[in-house]
Amino acid sequence: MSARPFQTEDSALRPLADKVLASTRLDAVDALALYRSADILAIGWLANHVRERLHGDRTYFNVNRHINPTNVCVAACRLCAFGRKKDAPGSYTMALEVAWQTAASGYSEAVTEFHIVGGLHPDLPFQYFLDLISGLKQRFPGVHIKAFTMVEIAFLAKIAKLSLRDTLIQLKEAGVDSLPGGGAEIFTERVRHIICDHKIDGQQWLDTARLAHQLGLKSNATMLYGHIENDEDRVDHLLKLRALQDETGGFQTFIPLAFHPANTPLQHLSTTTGFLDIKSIAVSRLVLDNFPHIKAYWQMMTPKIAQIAQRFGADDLDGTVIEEKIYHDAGATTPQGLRRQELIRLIREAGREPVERDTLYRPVTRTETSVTVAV
Ligand code: V47
Repeated sequence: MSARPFQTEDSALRPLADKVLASTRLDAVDALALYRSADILAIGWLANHVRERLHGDRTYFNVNRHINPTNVCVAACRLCAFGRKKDAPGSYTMALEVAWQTAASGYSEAVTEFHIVGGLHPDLPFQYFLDLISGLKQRFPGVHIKAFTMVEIAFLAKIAKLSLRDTLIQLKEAGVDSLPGGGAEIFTERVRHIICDHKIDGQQWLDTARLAHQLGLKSNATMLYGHIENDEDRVDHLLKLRALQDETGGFQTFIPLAFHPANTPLQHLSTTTGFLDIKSIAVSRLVLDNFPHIKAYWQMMTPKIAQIAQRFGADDLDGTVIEEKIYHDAGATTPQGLRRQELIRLIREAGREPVERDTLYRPVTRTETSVTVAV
């Protein structure tokens, strides 16, 4: 824990700092004060205090592979550069064999997670997704499958003409082990109406997450920031997630996602600044007192910012990824993947202790072999 005393030039942060030091929950007024303050070092000091209270010097990462089976999507969200209409140039849908080969192409015995998300395809039957998952489980029985956002789950339920509950149960039986945090964006209707009009609304996202948690599936949660939302929208989003977490305890990690405007209908907007990226990590660590982990997703924030974030509240960087499409279609200039040794170097240089984890944050112990060195 830092031996340095708390200092701030912003008097609005003083009462709030007392609360953090006493482990007292912050309220909406506190959260707004954090977003409105420019004293990033003071906010970072507090977030780092909480982060070290929870995790000491540990920073988590994993060896994973992303698979995006299709980019065909009926939704046409303005925030997105990934989705395409069926038959539009650049649209693709993987045959099951191709999806399994894609999994195998970046696979080594070091991989512990497949992260699977895609578009809302109008014609793919529910059985395709069940076969995709059960085929992966058959071929890679030791790999955790983190698949389908709440938005995809709700869409699949519609396609399958099943209840959300039965949809989740069938996916779980096929081999889904947990759910990623995407599709949450910003919950307020005013913003959702503009950036992702065709998706389920914020309440439905939360209801689907609640149901998944009740069925024993852990999930993550995200917030897309840096577009048309304001501070109140961000606070509303965090508090809704915190309230649901009080109820279910099913969230593992919160991931603030910086909006990438290139190639989207919102490309006139500016990209986020490093200041907002760091502040988003720190504020979420302080407000989401019941979330075990805050992830600075390096693909999204760049390895440089994600590394600094490890001293501003984050305790996770995500993983090797191997092949990323969603942000790269939206102009991301980060590499497609990072090698395990490179993640370890980023973490060590930030003065943190790298802990390789599986999706459920159990430490993965391995001796360095040609396999682990190669990933
Ligand atoms: O829901 C889409 C976002 C999300 C853009 O759970 C964009 O471990 C920025 O949720 N600019 C999908 N963001 C990715 C996601 C995720 C990523 C890494 C780890 C985990 C996890 C989850 O990507 C979407 C949306 O919020 N997104 N388009 C864009 N142009």
